[in-house]
Amino acid sequence: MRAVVAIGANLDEPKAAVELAIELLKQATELVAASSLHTTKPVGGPAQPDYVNAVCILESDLPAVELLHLLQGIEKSMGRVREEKWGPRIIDLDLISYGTLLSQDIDLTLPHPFAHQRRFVLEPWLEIDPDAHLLTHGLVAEILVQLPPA
Ligand code: A4P
Ligand code: MG
Repeated sequence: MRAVVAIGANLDEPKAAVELAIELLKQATELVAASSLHTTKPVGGPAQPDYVNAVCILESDLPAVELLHLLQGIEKSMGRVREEKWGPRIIDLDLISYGTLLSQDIDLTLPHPFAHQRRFVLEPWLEIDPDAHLLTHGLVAEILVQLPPA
């Protein structure tokens, strides 16, 4: 199934961190596409440095929970410790969608509950898939038109 993964970082060397996360995803999964790196203003949380964001599309046969664990393993291997909600982080990998799975589980909500509000997810995703759509909210290109400017 096709998975959409959003990557973000805003501590230490965020560009290098996002590039390394993409490389680790490539080694662990079948990477279909990776967006360019986008520098973005922080959304939510405390005052914090700008982010570097990217989105990857990959193919996987793993059960969703195992794919999430794989993403969390990459975070851990890169030195992420659990921090403040929406606070600064060395690396964050979120599963935005996985095939046509719908889930309301707090440990794995699919599609990701905030994806439709976030330019830093939708813009890199649209860059690598002009037909991108969110199961819950429709075409990404149309969602972006409705969002307030960054
Ligand atoms: N979880 C549930 N659903 C999912 C999912 N679809 N993908 C659970 C990933 N995780 C999911 O995540 C907290 C819990 O969410 C996990 O236990 C997991 O089982 P976390 O990564 O440990 O905690 P967090 O990062 O503080 O929360 P979260 O929700 O991932 O933070 P966000 O929402 O990603 O916000 N501004 C810019 N410009 N760019 C950014 O990348 N990122 C954040 C972080 C804030 N502002 C930002 C950016
Ligand atoms: Mg996360």
